[in-house]
Amino acid sequence: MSRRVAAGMRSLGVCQGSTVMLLLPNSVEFALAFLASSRLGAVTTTANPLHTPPEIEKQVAASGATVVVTEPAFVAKVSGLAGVTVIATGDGAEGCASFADLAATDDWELPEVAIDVANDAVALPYSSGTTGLPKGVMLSHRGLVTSVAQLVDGENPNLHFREDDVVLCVLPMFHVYSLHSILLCGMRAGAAIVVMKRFETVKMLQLVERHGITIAPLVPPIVVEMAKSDALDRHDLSSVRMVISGAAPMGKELQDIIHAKLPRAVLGQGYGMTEAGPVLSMCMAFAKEPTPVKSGACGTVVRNAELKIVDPDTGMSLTRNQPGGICIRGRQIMKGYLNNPEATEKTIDKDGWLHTGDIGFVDDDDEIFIVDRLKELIKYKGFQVAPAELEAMLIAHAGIADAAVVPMKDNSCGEIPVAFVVPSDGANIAEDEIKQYVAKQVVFYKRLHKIFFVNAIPKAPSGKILRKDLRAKLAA
Ligand code: 4UV
Repeated sequence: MSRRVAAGMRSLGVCQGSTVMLLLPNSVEFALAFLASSRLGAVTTTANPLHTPPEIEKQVAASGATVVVTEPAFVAKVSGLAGVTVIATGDGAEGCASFADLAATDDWELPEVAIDVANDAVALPYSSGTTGLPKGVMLSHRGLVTSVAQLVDGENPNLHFREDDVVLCVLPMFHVYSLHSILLCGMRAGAAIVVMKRFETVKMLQLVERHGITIAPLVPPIVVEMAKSDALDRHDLSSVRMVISGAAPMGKELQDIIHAKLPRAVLGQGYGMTEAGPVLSMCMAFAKEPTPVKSGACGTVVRNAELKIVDPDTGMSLTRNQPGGICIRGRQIMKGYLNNPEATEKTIDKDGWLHTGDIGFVDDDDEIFIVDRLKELIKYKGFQVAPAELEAMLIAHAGIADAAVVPMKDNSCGEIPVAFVVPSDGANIAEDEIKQYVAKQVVFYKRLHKIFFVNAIPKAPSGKILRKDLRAKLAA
């Protein structure tokens, strides 16, 4: 089917080097369109269909996407974009090419494409990395394939997916965790994938029961919902043999609650970052020949990669059990940020080490523990929120002279974005007004939850916001 869709996309002008945006919720079409685009040597950029039109427009322009694949319900968000061909799934939509027609194309005409696996990008997810605005992360064919192989290939795969496994896909495919570790790893292993469009606890539990789901890759907020739900006891979940948590920290208490509710399942964490290709480490209890792991650890470094912990001030390597900046090196990491060599240089040093901006340590058993985040990034339910994006929006408001956005700890979401705001001279601006002003422009998880009015934003002499001071204020 992906060959047919590729032939159909080719007839719409998609070719090697083109960029295709997938603006889709979880669906079979997502998988087919990704494979089709990759087959043609085109690059796929993924976006959350719930993004607002300005957010989508920015990514279309920055990525150079000429084709957008979306559902009829979201066509209006992209139909006005100049030079963009829209492909609509389902029953199709006026003025759009039909995905169903593409899937019925004869694949005889599919061209042979010579792909430079080390250099040609295949995926272009957006991430703000350690600082600034969201940027296109160029993952090459070789990088992504290496990362998949690091998890599911070899005699003793770290993530032991089997052909008879049934993998739950409730995490959004537009995020690299799901795209890589569910869709690609699942297909590589020949497992079945149950595609769930959006998360709902009871529906998810029903699907587990109905399809005998064996692998459940999740994020901590979903694990929290499961732990709270009494529906858990009303469903037979005995088929589940592996629960993976990633994208945000999962505390020991939560891990223990779920373990008690699903005693037959192995529970552990993976640690990923879009720029790292994406997986840095994976729980060794998921391996074909498992080893014991500790609660709270987020895995052991993937094979054929190097990981080190450095002193954030001096850059010197630290020994075991000493927390510092986590760095990773290997063929799987990103090629760099699209059209942004400065940001690439700040993230990947001249020796090829990618600096994650996470603070952690490696213990005596090679297990990695993340203890803090040096970078600005806020993670709301595992979704990225870039403070710089919200700060730019706030400062553009006439009633606001200066602003800083930082994460505030939250039990169900992990972190929520909150803002410190300096009102302009004489401005009388209310908290709700600011919240509404931002909410109108952004997807739900970037909304501000609290505004703190202050006289000045603490800054270093370089002008850099002292986010640590603001975070400390929130904790106090
Ligand atoms: O760039 P990103 O949104 O990327 C991710 C990817 C997570 C993945 C991917 C594949 C897997 O198999 C998997 O288990 C997880 O989240 O955000 C990167 C940042 O998220 C935080 C950390 O700050 C990263 O730099 N993060 C990711 N995983 C964890 C985490 C974790 N297990 N514990 C704590 N923080």
